Amino acid sequence: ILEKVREAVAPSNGVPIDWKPKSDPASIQADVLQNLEFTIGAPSSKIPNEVDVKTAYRGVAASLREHLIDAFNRTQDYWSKEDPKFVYYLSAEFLMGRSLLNTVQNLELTGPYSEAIKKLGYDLETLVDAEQNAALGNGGLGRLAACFIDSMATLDLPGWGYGIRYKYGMFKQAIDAKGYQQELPDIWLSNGNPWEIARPEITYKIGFYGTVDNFKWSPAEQVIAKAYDNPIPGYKTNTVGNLRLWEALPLNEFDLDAFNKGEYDKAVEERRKAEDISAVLYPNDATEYGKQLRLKQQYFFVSASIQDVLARFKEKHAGNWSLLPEKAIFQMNDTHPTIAVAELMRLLIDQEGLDWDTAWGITIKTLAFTNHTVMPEALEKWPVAVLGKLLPRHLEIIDKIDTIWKDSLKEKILAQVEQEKNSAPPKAEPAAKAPAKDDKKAAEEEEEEEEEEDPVEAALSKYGIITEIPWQKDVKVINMAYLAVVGSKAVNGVAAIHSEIIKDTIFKDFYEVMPEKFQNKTNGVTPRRWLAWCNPALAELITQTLGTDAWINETTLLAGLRQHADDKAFQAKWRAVKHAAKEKLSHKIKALMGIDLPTDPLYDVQIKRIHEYKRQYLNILSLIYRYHQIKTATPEEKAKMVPRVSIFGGKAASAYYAAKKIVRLINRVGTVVNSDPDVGDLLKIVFVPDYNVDLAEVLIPGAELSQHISTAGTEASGTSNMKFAMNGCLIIGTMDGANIEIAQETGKENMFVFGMDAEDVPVWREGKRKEWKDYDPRFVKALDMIKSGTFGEVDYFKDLVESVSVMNDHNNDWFLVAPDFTDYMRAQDEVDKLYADQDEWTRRSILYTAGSGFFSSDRTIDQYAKEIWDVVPCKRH
Ligand code: B1N
Repeated sequence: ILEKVREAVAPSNGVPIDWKPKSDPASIQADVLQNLEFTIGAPSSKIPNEVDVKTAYRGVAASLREHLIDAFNRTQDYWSKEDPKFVYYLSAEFLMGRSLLNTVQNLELTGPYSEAIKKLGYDLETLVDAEQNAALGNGGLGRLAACFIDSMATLDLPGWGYGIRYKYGMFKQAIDAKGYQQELPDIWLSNGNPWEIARPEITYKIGFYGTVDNFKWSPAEQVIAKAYDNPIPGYKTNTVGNLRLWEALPLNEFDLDAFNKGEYDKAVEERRKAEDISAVLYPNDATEYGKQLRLKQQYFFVSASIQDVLARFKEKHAGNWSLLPEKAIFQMNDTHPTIAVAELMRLLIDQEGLDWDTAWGITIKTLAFTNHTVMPEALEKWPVAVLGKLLPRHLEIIDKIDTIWKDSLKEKILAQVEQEKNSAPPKAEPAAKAPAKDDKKAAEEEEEEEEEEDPVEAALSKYGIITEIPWQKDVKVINMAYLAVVGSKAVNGVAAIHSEIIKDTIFKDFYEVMPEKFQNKTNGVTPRRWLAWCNPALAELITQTLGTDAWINETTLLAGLRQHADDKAFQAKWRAVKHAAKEKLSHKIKALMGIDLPTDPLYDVQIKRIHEYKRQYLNILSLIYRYHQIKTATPEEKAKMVPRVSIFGGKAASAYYAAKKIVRLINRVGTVVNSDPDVGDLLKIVFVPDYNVDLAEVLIPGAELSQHISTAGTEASGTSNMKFAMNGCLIIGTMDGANIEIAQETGKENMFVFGMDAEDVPVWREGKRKEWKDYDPRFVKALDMIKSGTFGEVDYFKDLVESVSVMNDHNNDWFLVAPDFTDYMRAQDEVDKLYADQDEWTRRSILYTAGSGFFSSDRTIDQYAKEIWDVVPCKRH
């Protein structure tokens, strides 16, 4: 049809119009002007010089959108024609950040666009800064999903992301004058979103509540899911992938009857209730609060996505359901989308009429599951009562999955129990008969014995998807991670150590009965956004040095930098680039906070969600001691000290009190230290408010040291560690998460490694901690300074201090701040020593970038595609 239309509108000379948007600066300039007037509606009298920056940004984005949509449509048409296997990345979060720069760069249009924009009287960088952040994610997990879809497009892999189009993303963080975190709504759509394509024609009905009668579900409530497509451009390819996000809308717009009766609230009640579903991103990183609306969100986007995929499948392969696993795979990003197991079963059985076994056979070939955390509070367990009320049919299905699953294990367990019986020494008979008990007691005891569980049932209960939680008898919960493990073809962790830990701990029993399912896929980050686009000067130096820019797609080529690491002239260039990035960072902080930061000191950065396990507390305690050292130093001692700028950034979940206190402590310490004339430039401590993707793009290139200091065994992977390494930033860290693999790739001797490792930690917790008293005097001093009011608010900080200083309480200092402190200080001393030797520091910095090639998300996605998805590139030429 399109071809016909093109012919019909072809000019009289018979040559069809070229529908491709043009890429020369003059055409782009004309196109931006046209879009400013006719898409954005700016008055022609004001174009171009009098429109404000935000409007100018919208005009440029609208023009770029044409390029994007052109390539997007061609890609999707091609894929539709070729009908390859697709991967669908189901994620409650996609932390995309800004799109303008990434789009021009990935489409390789930066040159002509910069020129055109200049001619219009602006510059690209200013317009880039005018864009709102798309912060539809909390942290690492959401940003990982964003890196993954960038890599999928770049590798020409047929794949879409599926998620929720939240109206309000991650809250904006402000720090008030007293150092408290304040949360403000993130109204990210207020300036429009030029990157999305609304699809009012693509909608699905999503049901909630109601009853089930003879397997037939009659929902009591229904909403509409409406699609929005976000084209995702690959780099150096024609491929443009898709991120489809769902918005929740009411089935019935408006109750006119109620309105006419003057019941205005009631008239719009249905609308409000529906819109609530896609209204707000839950701001809890790695913590879970079990709110019903959250489950509603999860089911909402999972159901819409699966319905969408099945609808397209039916168009091509009506009825041939056994083909589904050859055409589609859903990757479930953590437990948030794991209701997919039950939803796919429901759609196949109730909607498509398949029998249970056939549906199950298809389901377990079509789903795969990634675990991102071992923190118990983040492993979702929905109370049966909650899930059963909202999704009664799904509860039935989960119950049946659970029963069949446990039945399948019975034989194995029986054999095990028999074996144990036979090998166990016979119970010794009591030497003498126990003294006679009164009848009542004896009877009671007998009863208890009768109640004792049969050993097979007891052994089986470990595998239960539906279980009782130990601390709340009689409350049955559904362990969503277990449901995902049972319902998936593959289960993976996100770093080598993490993938081992899950096999030994949270999924131990499952691993023992199906070891073949368990895999590792070490995380990665896109080298486009996180090196090439955010650090253009370093990228340029790398390209010059390697003689090619091929490293942007083939990051293992970065290893070629190793041979230049000792070259003094190259080191000088490398250092100059880093220094310029520090200057840019310093300007940014001046603009945001009004603080003047010197650019010669060591720039030390810890940016990530605020969490006890990430131990920002350890960092600030060591800085408090550093402050004390400066205060008590002689002028000679001072002259020998290595000046440092310590930068923190990160959000605390709104109800996470300990995290919020840590934020406040850092801010209070910063205020005192920065205004103390005795300190001068020896130490500056800043907490950058509202840490997010676009700040990271400035902070990471400017950092020289970054801190990844989680208690060993707690950080599944970490991904900013990879970004810092790519940008030649040294790491101080524990042997945790991906730090271990970064140390392998860049040389452990080049990393400031400290602390107990993952094997020591449980030993410490279970035993040693009880007799330990060796508090480091410097640690005690730092705590004393808080206690004595150096930073004010003694009462407020009291429990924070106690949480790391009372060892006899089992729950105290769970994250080993006190016992790891001494070794942390030793590592920090090494940092200072090395920084005094700038050549050696620079040499190591080069080695970090050189060794970071493994951490490209292109490598990660290639592994997922080959080892889990069976999806192959499908490239349009
Ligand atoms: O996922 C990242 C890892 O690099 C980090 O180590 C890990 O902490 C992070 C519930 C989470 N795990 N779990 C979450 C996020 C939101 C939420 O509501 C849990 N985030 C991680 C990528 O693998």
